[in-house]
Amino acid sequence: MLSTNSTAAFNNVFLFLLVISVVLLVSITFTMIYFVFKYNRKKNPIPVNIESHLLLEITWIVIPTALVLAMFYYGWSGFTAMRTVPPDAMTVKATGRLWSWQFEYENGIKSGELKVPRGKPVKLLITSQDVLHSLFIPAFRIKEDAVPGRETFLWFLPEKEGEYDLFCSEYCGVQHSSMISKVIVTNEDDFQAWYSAEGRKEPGAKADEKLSGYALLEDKGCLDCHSVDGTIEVGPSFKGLFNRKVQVTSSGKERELVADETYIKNSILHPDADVVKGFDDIMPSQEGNVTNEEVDVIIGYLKELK
Ligand SMILES: [Cu+2]
Repeated sequence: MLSTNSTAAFNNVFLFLLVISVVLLVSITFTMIYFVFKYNRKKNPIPVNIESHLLLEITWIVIPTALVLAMFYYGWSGFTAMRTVPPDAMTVKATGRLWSWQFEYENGIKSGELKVPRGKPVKLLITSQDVLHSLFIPAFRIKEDAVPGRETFLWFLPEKEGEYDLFCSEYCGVQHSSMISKVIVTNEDDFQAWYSAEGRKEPGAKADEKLSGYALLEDKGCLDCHSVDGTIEVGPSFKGLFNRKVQVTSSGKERELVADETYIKNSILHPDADVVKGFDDIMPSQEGNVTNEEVDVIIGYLKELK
């Protein structure tokens, strides 16, 4: 029985399934090849009736049934272990979005990387802000879909310090392959130092409602697609955007606009209304993701970004 969500236990299940599969594949293939020669028509011009063989029939019912039930047992106990979160687990919200992961801790701090202390179970509450994503941490043998409008979960026990890859494993658009992050497992002291230092910063920033414009762009995931240094990524760069003339397509018609406050606000909330020439209409609406005040702070920042 898999009492814990441990990598070693999952490895044993995979190995068990692999060994059974290989043994079956090899023995069935060789039996088939052997029969092709043994019952070749040239060697057996007159067909004979083969009588049933009770012992053989019982064998090929009992052994596969036992194997399948054993697979079910290991699969079920592994699944149960994965679904049973220890009560002392630390909860972290994981949000997938086009195209990054955001992790939010119980004290409100947000991070693009999943930092956790060694030896403490971690429960991830997973959701998506836009399309289907899937959170995959190969080193811990866990994967769970991120579904918009729904909260899924998984948990793991980080047993060794180190950095582990974290992927999106559900194809979610052109920048899917860049939806890579890391799980960083440190000792308890290092984690607490980071956790409390970041925690002190954030509530202060929230109290006076002043995350800087740049921090907001980072926090909301804008910088996954838009640069602030003029580099062209999936979306146009923010550099020098304010009050510049832009060529856009609006309801199928090309036109020229000035990137003023109204245009920028509209482009954040209704990105499909005026699509900048040379770029695809792929940005999801940020309605509900940013408040009016936050839009103003972002616009204030863009004005300065010459
Ligand atoms: Cu994704």
